[in-house]
Amino acid sequence: MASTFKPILFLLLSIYTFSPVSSHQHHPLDPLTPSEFNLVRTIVEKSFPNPNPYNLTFQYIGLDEPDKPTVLSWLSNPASKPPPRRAFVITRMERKSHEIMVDLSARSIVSNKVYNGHGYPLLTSNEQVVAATKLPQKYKPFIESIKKRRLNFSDVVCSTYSIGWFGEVKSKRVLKLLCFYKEGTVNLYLRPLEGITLVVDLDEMKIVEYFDRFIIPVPKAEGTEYQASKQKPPFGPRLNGAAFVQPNGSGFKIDGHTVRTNEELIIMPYASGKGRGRTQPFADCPSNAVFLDAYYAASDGTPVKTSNTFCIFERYAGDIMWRHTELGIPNEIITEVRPEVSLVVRMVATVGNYDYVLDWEFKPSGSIKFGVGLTGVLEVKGATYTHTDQVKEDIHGTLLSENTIGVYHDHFLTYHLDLDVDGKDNSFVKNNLETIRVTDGSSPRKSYWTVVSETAKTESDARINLVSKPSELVVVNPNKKTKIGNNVGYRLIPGPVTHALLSYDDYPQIRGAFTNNDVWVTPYNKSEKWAGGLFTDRSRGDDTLAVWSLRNRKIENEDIVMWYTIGFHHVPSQEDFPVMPTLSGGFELRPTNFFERNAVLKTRAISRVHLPNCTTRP
Ligand SMILES: *[C@@H]1O[C@H](CO)[C@@H](O)[C@H](O)[C@H]1NC(C)=O
Ligand SMILES: *[C@@H]1O[C@H](CO)[C@@H](O)[C@H](O)[C@H]1NC(C)=O
Ligand SMILES: *[C@@H]1O[C@H](CO)[C@@H](O)[C@H](O)[C@H]1NC(C)=O
Ligand SMILES: *[C@@H]1O[C@H](CO)[C@@H](O)[C@H](O)[C@H]1NC(C)=O
Ligand SMILES: *[C@@H]1O[C@H](CO)[C@@H](O)[C@H](O)[C@H]1NC(C)=O
Ligand SMILES: [Cu+2]
Repeated sequence: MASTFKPILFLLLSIYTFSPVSSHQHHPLDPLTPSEFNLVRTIVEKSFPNPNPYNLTFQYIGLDEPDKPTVLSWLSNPASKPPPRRAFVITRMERKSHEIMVDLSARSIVSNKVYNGHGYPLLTSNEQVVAATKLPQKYKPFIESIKKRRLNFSDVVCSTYSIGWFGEVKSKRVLKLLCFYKEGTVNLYLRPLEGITLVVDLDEMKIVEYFDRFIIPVPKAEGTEYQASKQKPPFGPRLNGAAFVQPNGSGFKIDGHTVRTNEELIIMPYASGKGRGRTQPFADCPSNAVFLDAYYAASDGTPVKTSNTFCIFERYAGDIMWRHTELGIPNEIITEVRPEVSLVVRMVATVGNYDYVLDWEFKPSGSIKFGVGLTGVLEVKGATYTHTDQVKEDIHGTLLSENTIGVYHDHFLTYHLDLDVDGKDNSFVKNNLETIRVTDGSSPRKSYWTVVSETAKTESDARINLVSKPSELVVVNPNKKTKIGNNVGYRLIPGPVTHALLSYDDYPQIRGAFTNNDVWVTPYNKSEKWAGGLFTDRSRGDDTLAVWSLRNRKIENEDIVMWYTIGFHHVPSQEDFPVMPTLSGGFELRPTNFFERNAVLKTRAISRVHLPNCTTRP
């Protein structure tokens, strides 16, 4: 392994892979610590008059990642002074969004500018859950509507939904409330109070619009429970206990925010991502997993700990890393097999009714697999229908149960893959697989196929629509070659292809135009980080990947970023009710002429583990 190992640097979403750094040193990409969050809050609050009359709220506080060249130069000499720690802050006050840069070392504000563009910052859980969803409780017209439906007010709960943008010239910072009935179930999303919509102005924190358009039955509670304690017999299927046992301990170590494997192949400081969630030990992750906490800022700027946000574990699922049986040698049979054990970093993000299981799987072969699992509860709308025979119109969904339509919808997850393949300057190569006709009679064959390589010069050459033609997409380092002369590279192995189905001029698609292609490549730019822009709430699509890419910048032999979108068109089915079994997607980045040979050739087989209570069938 050591002879084929090359230092490799990947900056992937929030997971980073690096060449070795000294263990005791703070890594420049370490997330903000609780005391740093507090320091940010103090510095920002102090910069405004006291007592603060503005009702300042913190919509976001996070590390302002140092520029990549700064991180790289520190990595080449980790004993040197680390770059200054900075925080990026978005606040709301007096109906304005501020972007503030705080220098934590100097304890000062570097810049503070009012954001004048379209869209609004991340919503805080305080303004959604604590404030907005409580407003209907005292809103007379809403109380009347519940009475009119003969429902028990104490069983009504409301939930927040962003409102989008449909071409309005002026927009306000508002969100929509939809309400549900939790009588007899905890699966509130399956009991919508159809016909009622409330609009809340977040700056005034009051209801500004109210609609009660029609009354239809609330879908019944029966059959919607998913809690184990509420299920009635017969139960099943039974899951026998299962575990991956490592009698000699695990193969990786966590040191601060750095994970080291005993192969020294993967070393990665991790930082907490956006999104909220926590994992449940022994259910979300196997029993050999290690759990890690994370912090985010509450709306008053104080750090909030989320326990068990990530888990890290080695996975042995009985799969084969490589094998061969040789039958061609007379009087001899050779079989060599190596089992696959990989390192998985997992996070579960709960976004309203859905849960997303996000996996980063690092294989000893050098491959990195990105997985996403969708589960949770469907978004449904109430209806009068109790059988499909009654349906004579397009209901934009599937009748899942009486009075319940699971609506057609999409999920898109865009990955920002800041690949540095053995150095920062890389190129994006399309190895197109092309059919060649044999016309000169040189062979009895009529055709064959071959690879025609094409290096993308500018961004427009790298907008990839995967169905168009078969090609292998490789990020190479044009300045580094293997001993025998191939450019070192990593290849993208896409998952199932899913294109956006809305027309390009439709408002949601304008805002989500980063899904117009499956793959994009842009030059590295620190401020182009989120494919949908920074101020996404009510955005107008003027700060998306699709717009940045229009500049058609040079991407050959540059520091480049590849963007890949995993998409799902979800046509709900009855099995998704009342809680849906995980639907999975993903993609892989696989070394391609990166190593001199199979990097796991010399892996030793794992030995069989005997447990006193284990029995195997004869
Ligand atoms: C600040 O909040 C208080 C209490 O919620 C409210 O009475 C006051 O009007 C708010 N001030 C501004 C400037 O929004
Ligand atoms: C309404 O809910 C409360 C609290 O669960 C309960 O005590 C009451 O009996 C319910 N009333 C009706 C009419 O269901
Ligand atoms: C554990 O380590 C010992 C000593 O290196 C070795 O003999 C043994 O085979 C290992 N056990 C397993 C299950 O790998
Ligand atoms: C980086 O991206 C931002 C946003 O697209 C743009 O305004 C800025 O000019 C870019 N910087 C460079 C050096 O290209
Ligand atoms: C293992 O077997 C022993 C002896 O039969 C028994 O006492 C013990 O409870 C078993 N342990 C487990 C975890 O099943
Ligand atoms: Cu879905």
